[in-house]
Amino acid sequence: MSRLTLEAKYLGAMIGSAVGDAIGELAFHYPERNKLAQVVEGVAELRYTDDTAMAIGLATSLTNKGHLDGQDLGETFRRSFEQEPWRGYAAGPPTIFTMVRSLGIPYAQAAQSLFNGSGSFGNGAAMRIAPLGLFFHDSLQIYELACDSAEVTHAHPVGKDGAALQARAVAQAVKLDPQKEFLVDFFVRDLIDFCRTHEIRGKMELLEELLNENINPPLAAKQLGQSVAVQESMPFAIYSFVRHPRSFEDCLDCAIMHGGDRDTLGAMAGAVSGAYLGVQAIPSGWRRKLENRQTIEQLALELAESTVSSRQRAVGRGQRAVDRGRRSEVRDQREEDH
Ligand code: R7I
Ligand code: MG
Repeated sequence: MSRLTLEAKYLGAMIGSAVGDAIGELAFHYPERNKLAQVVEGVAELRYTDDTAMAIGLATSLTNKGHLDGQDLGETFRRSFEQEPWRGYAAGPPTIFTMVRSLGIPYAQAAQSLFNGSGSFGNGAAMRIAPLGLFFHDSLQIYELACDSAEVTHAHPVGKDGAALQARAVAQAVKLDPQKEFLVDFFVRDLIDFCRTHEIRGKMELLEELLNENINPPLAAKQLGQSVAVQESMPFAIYSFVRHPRSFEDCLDCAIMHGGDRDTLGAMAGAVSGAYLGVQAIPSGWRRKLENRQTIEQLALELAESTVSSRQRAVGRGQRAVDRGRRSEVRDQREEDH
């Protein structure tokens, strides 16, 4: 993939997720079915919520460290929350930040203690994961890395599985060429094979059935669910994307305008659609209105730059290994000749 395309796709996922979050939040004020364009027209600025604040945190930690560091990620999230506690966080993450501060325990341990020791299966680990899906889009360890990023706040296996699946969806969308035919069955089957809990797999199999039976979005929304539990919202975000792979606007409209956890449905669907179509598919008027757009764009470009340079390092290592192999073959040959 050309560098330009990679940058356009990274920008698409990061800006797409933030725009989806902000428009979804705004749409809470428009409970009737309105077109998204009308919803956006009424405001001068698109203000994002905790979903994007945490995605910014994950992107910042990944670009600063060059790899996933759970403790640094937790600290980055905590600092961001302390600066802007009004972004609409649910109870879980702030409880964890307080525990880490007052008890001095690691983030993963604090996160595990929530909900009587089972950890959270909220959609908070999935809503923020786009930067990880981008950064590790061609890594074979993306499942484990997604779980490591989730467990800072979401220790429940379903919370982690949902986050890993959302990361996979972003990663696959980055790799696909939007100029070619979108193979919906293939995309969905890959996700079904990827997940590891029966809660998420059951919902993804239901999604496949709903598509095969051409069930309409309002009914699909009811059957898949749209709540803050990740198994109740992430599958409907994926449904919205695969029903409308060619249009960022239609994908978001489907994800947001059927009710439920609108900001997070918008963030998740917008990330996948933007990763697939690239940033130019997001209406320019929406992009212009996005709060803090330059920071988000800068992070997307830094992530793309780090991905390219880590690939070059890997190729360099491979080439050096080949060169070492060649040199030792030549040495062996010389020794045999003498
Ligand atoms: O997952 P989380 O960060 O919340 C994300 C949501 C998004 O909509 C954001 O936009 C923001 O508005 O909040 O926060 P958590 O507190 O970990 O989980 C959210 C909710 O999921 C909890 O308040 C619970 O209602 C529910 N939940 C659980 N309920 C029972 N048992 C999460 N885990 C459990 C559980 O194990
Ligand atoms: Mg939110």
